[in-house]
Order: sequence, then structure tokens, then C-alpha cells
Amino acid sequence: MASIACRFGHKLLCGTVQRPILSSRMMSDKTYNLVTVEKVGEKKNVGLITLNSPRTLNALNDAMIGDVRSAAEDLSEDKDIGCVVLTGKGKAFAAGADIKQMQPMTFQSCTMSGFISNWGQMGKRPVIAAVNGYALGGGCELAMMCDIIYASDKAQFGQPEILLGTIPGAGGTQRLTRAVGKSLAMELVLTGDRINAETALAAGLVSKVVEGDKLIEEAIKTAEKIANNSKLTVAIAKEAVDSAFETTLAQGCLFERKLFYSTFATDDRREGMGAFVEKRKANFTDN
Ligand code: CO8
Repeated sequence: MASIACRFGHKLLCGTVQRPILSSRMMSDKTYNLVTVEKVGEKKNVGLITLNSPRTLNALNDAMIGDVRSAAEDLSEDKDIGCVVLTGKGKAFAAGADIKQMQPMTFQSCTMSGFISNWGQMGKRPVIAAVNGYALGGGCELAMMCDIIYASDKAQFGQPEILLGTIPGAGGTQRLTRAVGKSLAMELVLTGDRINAETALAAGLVSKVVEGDKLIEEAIKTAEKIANNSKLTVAIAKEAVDSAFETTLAQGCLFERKLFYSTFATDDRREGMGAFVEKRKANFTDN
């Protein structure tokens, strides 16, 4: 992979993450304007992307999403990196699409430019959204594009587009409904109300709520567990789970079985089961 510039003050991150877990590396020839990227974790096998426009509550525009996308893709190309954590700097994960950018837009300009159509590419590695504060509108949608969502106890989720005279446009009506069911999704989308982290947990939108200053640390710990597994098997497992959103139960189970069979063609399946039988730790090679 092209190496990635670390433009984030290490000191700042150390304020929220315990030092032994987070170690940043200065990487040389790639810079991003609106996100910062670091390799973190004991083995530096986790990529940490931080939305870095706290003054606007990390409002999402094409440039910001372009940076997220490039960073996620670049991290996916890095053989060291097995998982990515995405978070926001300041009091928001992301307070939505940039309303000031959208305000002059028209139906014609949205249509002709394909507005938002290229949002949502998050690279090949699993991504954990560590939602540190507001995740509203496009911010909530961005979190839901990730594979796992952890929330700080200060997080708030919502799809307030209705209050702006519009509706979610980056998957909110679809992913939120699949995550929390029709009634709550409909309520959030039609009222613009927000829910807090505990409600999001109870509804199944997030899988863990963590005390604010421990959030990144906790997300990195989980990301390290994923990154320590075979990247090949992780990719196959992720594809199997993702297919649950796209297909019927019977087709999904069939697809899963075929993927399961495919793992028997891999070195890592041989190594994993061999290590268990020989009572030793598996040494995966991603083959
Ligand atoms: N866009 C642009 N600027 C924003 C946004 C936003 N979404 N949210 C906050 N800001 C700016 C504010 O304008 C303000 O800037 P300035 O100081 O220059 O006036 C700065 O961030 C701080 O915001 P506030 O002063 O409002 O901070 P508060 O703590 O008082 O309030 C809130 C925080 C409640 C989060 C409030 O800022 C708010 O309601 N923001 C808008 C939330 C919203 O409506 N989000 C949905 C946007 S529409 C959308 O996302 C459509 C999705 C379509 C697809 C997107 C694909 C990803």
C-alpha cells in the first residue's frame, strides 16, 4: 500500500486512548485533508481513521467522504492491516451531510452529478464505527455502512433529514430498518428524533456501549482480535454475513455452505484446525 501520513497529533489521541494500545507511526507519502490515519494496536495491525473537521461536527461532504474512502482503500491494500476503526474528532462522529454544501443543490444537479452515489465504499477490511457523539443523518448512515458499531455513552443517533424537508439518501431508510425493525426506524425517520446509546444498544443498532474515554481503546481491542485472525477467512466470513442482507434464508444458507467448503481449500483452515489438534496457537498466513 501507499504509506499513509499521520497528521493527527499523537498527544491528542493519547488523551483518549491508553498509550500501550495505541502507537502511531509517521507515514510518509500520502496525506488526507479531512481525515487522519494511523496504524495502531500492539502489532500495528489496525487502521484508525478519524474524521477531522470538529468545527463543523465532521459534516460530510464529497471531500470528506473521498478521504474516508481513499483511507479505507489504502488500509485495505496494506498487508499489515486486518481491521479498521472509524471515529470522529470532537463531540460528533458526524452530524450528517454538509447542509451548507447541499443547500443550493437542485434535483437536476443531484441527478446529473450522481450526488452520494459513490459514498459507502469502505475498503475490503472489516470496519468498526466507534461513534463518539452525534451520528445524525449521513453520519448515522456512515456508521451503518460499517460492519460493527460501538457507541460511547455520549453518542446520539438519528435521521433528522425530515426536519430539513428531505429524507435519508445514503441507505438510512434501508439499513436502519434492517437493524432496528420497522417501528423504530419509521419513528426516527418520520419525526427526526434522536436516540441515545442505550436505546441504540437495546434496539440492536450498536453492539456495545462504552464509557466515552474508553471507546477508541475498546474498539481497537476488538479490531485487534479480528486482525489477529486470518485475513482470508475474515474476508470470507464477512462476505457470508453481508449476504444475509441481500438474499433469502435458503439462498443465504446455501451461499454460506459454499463459502464454508471453500475454506477447506485454504492453508489457514488447515493451520487453524491443525493447531487446535496439536494444542498450539495457530499461525495464519492469509493463504
Ligand atoms: N452540515 C453543515 N454544518 C453543520 C452540520 C451539518 N450537517 N451540523 C453542524 N454543522 C455546523 C454548524 O452549522 C455550526 O457551524 P457554525 O459555527 O459555522 O455555525 C457547527 O457545525 C456547530 O454546530 P452547532 O452550533 O449547531 O452545534 P450544537 O452543539 O448547537 O448542535 C447539532 C449540534 C444538534 C448536531 C446541530 O449541529 C444539528 O442539528 N446539526 C444538523 C444535523 C442534521 O440535520 N443532520 C442531517 C443532515 S442531512 C443529511 O445528512 C442527508 C443525508 C444524505 C446522504 C448523506 C450521505 C453520507
